[in-house]
Amino acid sequence: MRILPVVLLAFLGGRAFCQKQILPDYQADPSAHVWQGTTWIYPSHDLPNSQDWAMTDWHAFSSKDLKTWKDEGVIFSLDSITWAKKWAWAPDAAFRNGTYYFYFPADGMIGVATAKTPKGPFKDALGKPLIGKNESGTFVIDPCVFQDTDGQAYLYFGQNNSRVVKLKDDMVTREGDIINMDVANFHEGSWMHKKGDWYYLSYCSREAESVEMPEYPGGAPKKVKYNSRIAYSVSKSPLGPWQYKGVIIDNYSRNNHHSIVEIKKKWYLFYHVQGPSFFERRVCMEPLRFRPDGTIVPIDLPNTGLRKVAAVK
Ligand code: FUB
Repeated sequence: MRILPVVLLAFLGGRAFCQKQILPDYQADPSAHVWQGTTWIYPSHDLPNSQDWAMTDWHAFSSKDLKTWKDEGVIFSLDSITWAKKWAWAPDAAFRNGTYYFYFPADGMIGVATAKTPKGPFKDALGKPLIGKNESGTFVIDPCVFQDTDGQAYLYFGQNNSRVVKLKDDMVTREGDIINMDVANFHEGSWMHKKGDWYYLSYCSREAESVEMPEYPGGAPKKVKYNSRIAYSVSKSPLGPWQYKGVIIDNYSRNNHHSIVEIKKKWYLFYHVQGPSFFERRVCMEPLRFRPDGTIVPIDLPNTGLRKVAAVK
């Protein structure tokens, strides 16, 4: 009987919530893709007990049913590159012309590695960054690669300033200038998907509102200047102009990152929540629904469960 109000609320409100951890501790920044009927997640690999964003390698996870996930092991690591020694952060992956591409940030630069299978082994394709420091007016992190229906590939990235650059057919060479995009409330964690003829740029937002939340997960609530949630903007072009559409989900964490993917004709949101500490995050997924006008039905998460995390030391 206790479950009834929850089901009723979800039905009446048209909203879903489950906050179920799907990957083993600790993974974050999940970039999901579907290749040959299998869903792959490329997350950041958080270090247990870490007191910093000091990650050093990446795993991949695969699933055929979205219920059981196989850890495919380390697919790439900082040991495999010569040009950066720290910050193995939020990656993305792509498939084109029989090759898998792994786009990764390292030390505030973005590189690309290639493999013949989705689980690697990946090898640094360039021996140098694809996007270096100080050439784009933004912090060079959080790559997201989107291939449009006309075949053109785009690499989105950045923190606080949103950037995009086209990729050539080889997927490891830039084409043209890095483009600045004007995106409302943009913080980081770009993700691009297309539905119908609309382009959806979703991202971790920085909404200039004073909110009551723990400064650190598990900490006492206090007023903070920015709330970090996943929000989105839409356009009829992958390069904008962007029209802000609002928040998709609040994960009640000071840190956020997600991806949106269609799997067997249903849409899903993959995201993480912080905890048990600031630098230990866990990956979850939720079904995602669109209204007839193309806008996204926001997801209500309860501020409970996984969110109960210990304060950072
Ligand atoms: O995982 C490290 C960083 O935290 C990512 O690059 C950001 O998107 C944020 O999730």
